[in-house]
Amino acid sequence: PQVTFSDDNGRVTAVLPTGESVEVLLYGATVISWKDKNGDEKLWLSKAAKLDGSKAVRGGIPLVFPVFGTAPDHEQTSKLPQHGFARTSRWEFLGKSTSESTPASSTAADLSVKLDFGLSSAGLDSDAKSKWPYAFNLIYSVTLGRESLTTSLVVSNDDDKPFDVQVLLHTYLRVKDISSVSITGLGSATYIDKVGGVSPPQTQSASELTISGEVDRVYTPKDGASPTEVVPVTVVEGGKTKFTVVRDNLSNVVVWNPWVDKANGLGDFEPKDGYKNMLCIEPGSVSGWQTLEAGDAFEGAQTISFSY
Ligand code: TA6
Repeated sequence: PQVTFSDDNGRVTAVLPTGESVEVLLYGATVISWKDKNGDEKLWLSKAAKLDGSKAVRGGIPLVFPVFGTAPDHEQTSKLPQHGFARTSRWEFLGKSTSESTPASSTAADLSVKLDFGLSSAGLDSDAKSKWPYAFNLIYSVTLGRESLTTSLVVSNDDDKPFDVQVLLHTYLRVKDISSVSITGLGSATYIDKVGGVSPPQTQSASELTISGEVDRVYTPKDGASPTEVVPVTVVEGGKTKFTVVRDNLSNVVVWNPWVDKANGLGDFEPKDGYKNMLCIEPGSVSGWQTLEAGDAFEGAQTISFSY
């Protein structure tokens, strides 16, 4: 079975023989489309999203690096724009690989395709380089499976001195109707509520979170000691689990829905009532900083899976 690729006009697209597809813009290495075998789109993309490289894409999976939001008090990243430069840089396509695992249990081979993208200090535009003058390398891998999408970022410090980073996968999931959605997996997690200014940490008591207004929270789920105890976050719609998001080495989950006022304030957010059809579940390492020593590397990933 063949995976078909196309690499033109700044986009890389891969389609599995069974019809699932993923499309990645070289601008920001932004995943802008992920479809299941029936062609149903899993991600939300604003109708006014700029795809011409003039600004960060409003939707899909923008990459946040080396800073989440803005950090005026953090000397190293204080000059950077909101969410850093990764999502507005031109990445290069490093190549693709397919793997076929035929699990003993089933006859259908589980085919998956991995697309690799790279961004390094050498390829960074001079403005970003002047604001964050460190030697680094990023490898971003997007792996499309039959019922899952994994995106993984490896940050390498190629400098002779340490630097601090934050990393976040700013995923816009598509939902039918936000009023029938609930989010599990965040019960008893602590969170910072950013709506109406930053407040001291709170603890989520309810086992499920529903969205009936602007939500902008940085959660720190109480994962267990070992990575295998990471609590999956699920998006349930109409009583059915629509998405399961598993984090790998990312200790935070940001939950964001702009609701009507903030959506109206975002020029590239269309349609204006599109907040009813999207929910950002953003795995990241953003409370505090990861300090990378010279030669060190940091890897963080998410696997989003769905069921038909
Ligand atoms: O997703 C959390 C958040 O930090 C929100 O506060 C909001 O600013 C959102 O990111 C979008 O940011 P952007 O720079 O893409 O408009």
